[in-house]
Amino acid sequence: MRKTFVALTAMALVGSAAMFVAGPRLAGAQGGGTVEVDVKYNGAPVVEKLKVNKDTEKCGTETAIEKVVVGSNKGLANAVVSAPNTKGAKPVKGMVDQHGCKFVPHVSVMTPGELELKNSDDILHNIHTYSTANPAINKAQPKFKKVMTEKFEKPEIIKLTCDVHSWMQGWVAVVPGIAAVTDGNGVAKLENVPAGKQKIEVWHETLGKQDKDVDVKAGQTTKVTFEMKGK
Ligand SMILES: [Cu+2]
Repeated sequence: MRKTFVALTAMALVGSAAMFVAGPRLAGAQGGGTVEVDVKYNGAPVVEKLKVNKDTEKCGTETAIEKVVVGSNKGLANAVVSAPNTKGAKPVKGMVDQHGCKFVPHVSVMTPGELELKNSDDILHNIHTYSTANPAINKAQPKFKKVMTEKFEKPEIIKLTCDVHSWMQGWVAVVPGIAAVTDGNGVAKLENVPAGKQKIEVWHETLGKQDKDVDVKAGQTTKVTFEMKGK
C-alpha cells in the first residue's frame, strides 16, 4: 500500500516537474540573460586540519575542514550566488553524497523540494540538520541505505552535520530562484535570468552575505563582482 502511494507520488512529481520545466524555459530563451558573478576575497584561506580516529579505513586518519577556500585571482569558492526573486526557476533537485566522511559537494543549491542524500561510504552516517524554516532532520543512515530522500520546502540555507563523525559539515541552500555555487576560481553563472533589474545575492558560510542590483539584458552576459570582507 505504501509502495503504491510512493510510486504514484513519484509519478505525479515527475509529471508536474516536466510541465514546470517546459514553460519557463521558453520564456527564458526569449527574454533571459546570463549573469556572471565573480566573488573575490582578499584575505587568507582558512583550512583546519584534524586527526581522525574513527572509521579510519573509510575516513582516513586526517581531514581538512575547508572554511574559506581561495583560488587563483582571489576567487572565493563555495559561495552561493542567487537571483532570489526570479520566478519560474528550473527545478533543481538537491544532491549530496557522504563520501570519505565528507559531504560532497561541500556547498550545493536546490529549489524547494527533494534532497537526495547518498551514502557511498559503506559505514553508518547520521545526518543532523540545523534547519529552522524546514523541519530539522536527525536520522541514521546505515551502510546498507545507499540513498535517503528528504524534503525541504522552504527557502533556507541549511547546515548539514553528522552525529557519527563530528568533523563532517556541509551546506545546502534552498533557493526558490535561480542559483549556483562559485567554482574554484570564485565564478558562478546564473542562466536565463529574466531581463530587467534583479537583485543578486552572495552568501558564504563564514564571510556572510552581500547583495547588489544588476540590470540584466536579454541575450547578453552581465558581469558583476563582489568583494567579501573578513569578519
Ligand atoms: Cu558521518
